[in-house]
Amino acid sequence: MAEGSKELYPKDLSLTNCDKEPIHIIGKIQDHGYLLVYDATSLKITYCSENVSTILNTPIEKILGASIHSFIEEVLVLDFNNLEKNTKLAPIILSFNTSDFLLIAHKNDDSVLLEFEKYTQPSDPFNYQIQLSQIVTKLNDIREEQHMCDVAADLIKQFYAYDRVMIYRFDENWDGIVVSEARSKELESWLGLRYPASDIPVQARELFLKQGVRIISDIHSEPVSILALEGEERENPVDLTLSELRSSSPIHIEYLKNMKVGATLTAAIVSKGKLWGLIACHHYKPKFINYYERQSCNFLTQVFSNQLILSASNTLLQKVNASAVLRNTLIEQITRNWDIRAGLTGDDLTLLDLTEATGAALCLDDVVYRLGEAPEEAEVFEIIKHIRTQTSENSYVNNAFSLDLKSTPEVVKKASGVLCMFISKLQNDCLIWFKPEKIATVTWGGNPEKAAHEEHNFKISPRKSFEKWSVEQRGKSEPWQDYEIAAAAALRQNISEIILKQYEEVKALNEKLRNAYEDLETFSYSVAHDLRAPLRGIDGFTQILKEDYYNQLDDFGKSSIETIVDSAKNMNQLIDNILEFSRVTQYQINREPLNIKELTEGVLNFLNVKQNYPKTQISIQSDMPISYGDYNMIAQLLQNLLTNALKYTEHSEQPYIELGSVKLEEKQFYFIKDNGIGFDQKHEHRIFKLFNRLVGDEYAGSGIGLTIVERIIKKHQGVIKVKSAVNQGTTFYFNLG
Ligand code: BLA
Repeated sequence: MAEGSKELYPKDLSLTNCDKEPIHIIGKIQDHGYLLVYDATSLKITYCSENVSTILNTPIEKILGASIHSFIEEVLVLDFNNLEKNTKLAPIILSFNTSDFLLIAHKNDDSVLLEFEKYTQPSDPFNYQIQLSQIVTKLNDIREEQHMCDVAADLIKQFYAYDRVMIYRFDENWDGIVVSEARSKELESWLGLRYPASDIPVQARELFLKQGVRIISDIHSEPVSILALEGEERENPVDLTLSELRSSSPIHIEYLKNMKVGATLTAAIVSKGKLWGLIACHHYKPKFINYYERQSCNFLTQVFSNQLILSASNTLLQKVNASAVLRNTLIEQITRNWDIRAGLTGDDLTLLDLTEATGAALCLDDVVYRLGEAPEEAEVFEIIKHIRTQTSENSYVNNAFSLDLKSTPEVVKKASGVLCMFISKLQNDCLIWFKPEKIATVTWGGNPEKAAHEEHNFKISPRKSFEKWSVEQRGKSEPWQDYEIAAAAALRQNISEIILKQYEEVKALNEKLRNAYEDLETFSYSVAHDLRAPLRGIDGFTQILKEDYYNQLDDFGKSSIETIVDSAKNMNQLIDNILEFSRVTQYQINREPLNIKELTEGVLNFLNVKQNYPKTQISIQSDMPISYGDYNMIAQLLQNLLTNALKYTEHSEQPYIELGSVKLEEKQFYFIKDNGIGFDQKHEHRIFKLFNRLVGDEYAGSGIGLTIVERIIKKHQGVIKVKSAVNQGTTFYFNLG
């Protein structure tokens, strides 16, 4: 025989691990009952409470290891074995030693737990029915939450007669507040008092979700140890999660003793799988209520929980509906001009109207638009930056924001509450709402800072004093309600969709534009092409006029003929250039190694430079690096650049053109430099634009040459730059990618 699961229950509880105290394997039960545990396969009794020998009239040595059949009828054992895991069988009345007991059986994993409580006559079934229907009728009629809590507290006080019944509600940090109370007249009120989360640690709260209702029948009674068959206890401490009899944590017992409480009843109020609060009952003397009463309390708590959920859902639904109408209007405002900023901040209805916030801001492309009582722009940025460090999610909700951030008094005042919805994961684009600080006096049931302390022997103790303790609460706002968070999230979703739609539209427009552009190029090619024939006609007949009828014309007639001939020549050149431009655009490049020096010399020959520009001095660097490019296109490029250089240096005193290579910012470039008329550097982008000419008519040209040059460079994925100054000459730099 060994002492129960004691060894696995830590002896050295401290403040750092008291929320890990494994209360479900505490290894003790309360002394108002008895426990037998047997293995479902071998039917061998593996655990029993130390006190069970008194009712079985058998020494412990003969109980542990014995077959369960030695004590319980075979048909019952069959029923127990057929139990589903974690369910309880309807209680059975059994007699041992001429006394009656209520047996409550349940199964976990491989073990069956049999718990015996002294049998007390249950209330008349008819009264029981009346009690249940009273619960349903009374609670069903109420819509308002506070009223519902008050009625539930009253009903429990009336049915189970505890001295004090409290409805205890958890807040978002698991601190609790007594929101309703029914008490004996002589007791002082604890209504509105708060208790810190550490009073009911996390594992105790989790256990309540599974357990529902629990009593501690006598705080001052000695718990009874659970003994284990040799070898069992180490691997498999008996799990008392669903036990009716489990003894309480010694820390909690001490807490209740400090409160002068004699017995408790506690029931879990669960809303959507989460612990909303507890019904906490105190009695100042020992008090036991039987299994049936506990079940009816469980029923009452469930009806109450359901009503609470229903009422909360109704309120939420109403508010969500109202905010959906507002949201629709905001979306309409945005889509009127496809302008998010104007739609959310510039109309009668704004972002601010969607929640109960007093300030709001919209951050788009790093510009902040503020509404109502929002912090200054720089502070809004600071807030967003801080939120980014706190979460990678796309939403952030906090009603004690300024406690988080070392805020300025202005931010504390205006933005103790922050609700932020990011529109984009990567940028600061977001919708953000602010609630002001709400200074409030909060009264705790005892100083929460002293909720627990470690004594000199490392024993941990709950606080001794429950004297009311009032503090001024600062840095917090009213909490954000579910409907506000839902409305903000829905607006964020709508806006993301609008942005996506805008993006899709821009993409479609771009596609259209590209197609239109291509059509235009084909069109200009065919127009230019078709203009050639009539132009040839004009040119041909003007030549005839000039040759055969020139002498018959007066001076005006003669000069008109010259103008027609010149214009036809210019127009022919223009058509050539347009055709060239179209060809470049549609042409696929074919790269090969190019010797730029040779290519340049070829072009200069072709342009007959020596004869046409005898004054111009041209120098070509001899060791220029080889480049890979399209032979015809680069020849065209050099021809255009050289033609320009020759043209614009024509009137210089000593026209000079230099061609060479140079490294700029680690990249190899070729350059063509001249000492011609130059231009103001501010026009550097304009000169590459189609038909954009900076010079007057004294210089011939169509304004297409440099556009073709730029196209050729683009086709090669290269770079072209220009440096120029008026009367200082021009240098073009380019490479071929
Ligand atoms: C359990 N603490 C509880 C329970 C309540 C409270 C209701 C569950 C009750 C039960 O099983 O009977 C707290 N009771 C309250 C409060 C009021 C009240 C706030 O009546 C207000 C009117 N407790 C401490 C500290 C620790 C602690 C410092 O004060 C640990 C460091 C632990 N409380 C603790 C544990 C349990 C508990 C471990 C679970 C007890 C158990 O089920 O074994």
